[in-house]
Amino acid sequence: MPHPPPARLGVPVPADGLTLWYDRPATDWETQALPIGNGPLGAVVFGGVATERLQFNEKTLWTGGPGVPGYDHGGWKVPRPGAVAGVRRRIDREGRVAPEAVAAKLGQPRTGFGAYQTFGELFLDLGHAGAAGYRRELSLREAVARVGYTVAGVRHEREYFASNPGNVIVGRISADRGGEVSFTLRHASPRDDKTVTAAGGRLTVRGRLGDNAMVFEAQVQVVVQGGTRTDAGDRITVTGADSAVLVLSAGTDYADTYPSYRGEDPHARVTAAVDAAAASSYDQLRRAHVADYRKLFDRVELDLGGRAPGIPTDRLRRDYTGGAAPGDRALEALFFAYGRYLLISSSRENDLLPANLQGVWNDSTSPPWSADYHVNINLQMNYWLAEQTNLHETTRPYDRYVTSMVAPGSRTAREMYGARGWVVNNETNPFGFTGVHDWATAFWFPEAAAWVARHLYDTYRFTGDEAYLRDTAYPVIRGAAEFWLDFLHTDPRDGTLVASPSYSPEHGDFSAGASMSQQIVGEVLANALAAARTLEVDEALQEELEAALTGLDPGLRVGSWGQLQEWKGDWDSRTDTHRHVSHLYALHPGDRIRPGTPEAEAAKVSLAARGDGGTGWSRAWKINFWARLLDGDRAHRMLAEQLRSATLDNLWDTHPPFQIDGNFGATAGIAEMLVQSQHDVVRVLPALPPAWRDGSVRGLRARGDLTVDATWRNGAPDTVTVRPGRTGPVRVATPFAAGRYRVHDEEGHEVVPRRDGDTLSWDARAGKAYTIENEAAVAITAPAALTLDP
Ligand code: FUC
Repeated sequence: MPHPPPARLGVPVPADGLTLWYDRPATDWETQALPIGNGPLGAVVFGGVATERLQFNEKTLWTGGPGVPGYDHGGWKVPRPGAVAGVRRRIDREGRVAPEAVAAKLGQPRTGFGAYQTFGELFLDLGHAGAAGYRRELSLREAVARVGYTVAGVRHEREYFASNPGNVIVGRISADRGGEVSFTLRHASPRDDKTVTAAGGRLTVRGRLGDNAMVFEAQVQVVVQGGTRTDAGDRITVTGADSAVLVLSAGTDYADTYPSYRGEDPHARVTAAVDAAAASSYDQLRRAHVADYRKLFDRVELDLGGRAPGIPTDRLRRDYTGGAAPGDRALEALFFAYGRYLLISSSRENDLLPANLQGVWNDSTSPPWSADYHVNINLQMNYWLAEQTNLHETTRPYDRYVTSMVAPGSRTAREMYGARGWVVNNETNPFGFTGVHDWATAFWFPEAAAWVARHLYDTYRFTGDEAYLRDTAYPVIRGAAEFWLDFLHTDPRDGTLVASPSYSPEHGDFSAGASMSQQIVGEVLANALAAARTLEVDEALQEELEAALTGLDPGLRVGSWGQLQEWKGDWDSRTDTHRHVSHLYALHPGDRIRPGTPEAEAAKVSLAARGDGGTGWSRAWKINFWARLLDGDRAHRMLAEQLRSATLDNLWDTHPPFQIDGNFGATAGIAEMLVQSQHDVVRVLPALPPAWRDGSVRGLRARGDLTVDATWRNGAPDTVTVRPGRTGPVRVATPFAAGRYRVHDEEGHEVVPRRDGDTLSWDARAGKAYTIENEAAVAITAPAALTLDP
């Protein structure tokens, strides 16, 4: 493995706006260490001087599930005939019932749910001391982490990346003088169910989890140039080398198949991955990684008009005001890019599991909320940005995971709810946990199946791919809708169809027909119907869906103080600041509430009452809400809240503690401020805040298979470019459509669109690029530019 000469790393260089960098090593995993990942594998880099520390993960390493005595997907261990009907009757009688009373009837202690596990840490004992010129950085342009410093006149440099091609994590340790690379590599983990051996420069970590007997294995190959390499029991020592390369891969015998969730032993796979990478040059590995990553990352570029000041990222964040401080725009643009980086790094085509509450990064054996898949908002939020910010490929493990829930979820639907279709409740794991536990305010949420299914329909709306609709999305959506066809209840108050028992996540009493339940159910029935009609299938089901939609309570009510009601009863408190704003589902991620309607005005009243606080993900959601309400200033204020109060030095979102949904939700929120398409019109720069005076965005996606670029100047849209992936009509709404504009294709041929208010429409051809220019803006700003620059 020939190595290139070390690059000039670690030497302070002007920030390029897409680099997180720091002038000292990380000492804290959660707030400081820098994440790299390729989907299945993740690691965080500390950049230590005496000892380097790399904590790593493989996404399927989970305790719990089959193998744990008593694990049964969360379904009731003993049938409870009449239990749901009993709770329903009580709700019909009393209107609202305390969650504890419902949990006592319908909940049960959780058995064998498990938790996502750390794979352990690699330590490189370097023995360096007295480092000068220290720099630690993460380049979002290349998805490469670097560490550099000088000790006794020798520049030491390290570089790490997680490559999706080949499924490896790669590190290079080098120095600017020959023979200066010496270290001892060892593995440590809190697990006592493993062995660590070293042979031929390869460290192998292998074991079986204690509770479910899951087999896990990791291998790290050390390749040296010059010097000596020695295997020493459970560690490997490198002495006097010119440079060294580490190649790590890891796996388990997890499979995403119900009911056993076990597949092949990981040994052969891990060995092959490490062998193949070790046989390639560092340069080849790096090139393959960067090309693969950039294929996704480079599709979108956001410029908010700010230049990154030459200060480390922790200071950039601390100095951030949300106003006009020198680094404010740069941090916002960096944070947007980071959300996309984190999704690419924790969710890829070849992943078995989607990004969890911490993406793929976890240093614990008992992480917060098991680092699981909460489906009363969190998993869904992780994927809000995926299509919008042009990362379609990252949705594959989400689809795969949701599809894998259908088998266990059908059993739960049948046995617990007496219903067709499939269901999942408040949270789930990689082993088909679709039933319930007994945490009173967060155990019952059968609407989750419909909510997770919405994303598949939305993917179809973005791509227009009918084969995907037929083969992947519709089977999931149909089952989620069938569940509700059977489980809806006739409300004795008014004869409408309602969800009951119904619980607005994680808040208030149980009742019938809470707003979020009705909005989600209405949506899944409508999506199933639309899909069945498009695919020309299931005529009898179409009739059932139509009938249910006709009888369904819509879950949209304006209450006594002008608020959008969270429940069917007018019970909302003006002083309630709960983090879940569930009754606004129809505004976002749903699309039933349109700006300018009485419901939208009521949503504003509710949002204002809820306030600008909340957990990281709650603030992120509020960016999206205000963007959908076309209030760019308020959306930006929420973004500022997020950056000031819910973002750590490594720019991870904090709930607290670290939870990645807020990163993803905020990136989606920024995209919503720039392009919206939920109503089949591409609305460009719908919520541009005054703080973003000049800027541009390239490559966002809109429903209808469209890619959108925009530029703006002096707070006004300037140009909009739309690139259709399919031939057909295109509708674009932009404020300047009401004034003077010109539309032309990429060859300069004029297009004459139809105009309806601020909306232009024309018949577009696949593969072309149509640009709308604001002629008024050109006229206004050109003389100003001339006087500024004589
Ligand atoms: C939901 C939220 C909590 C937390 C958890 C993982 O239940 O209400 O705030 O984010 O998921």
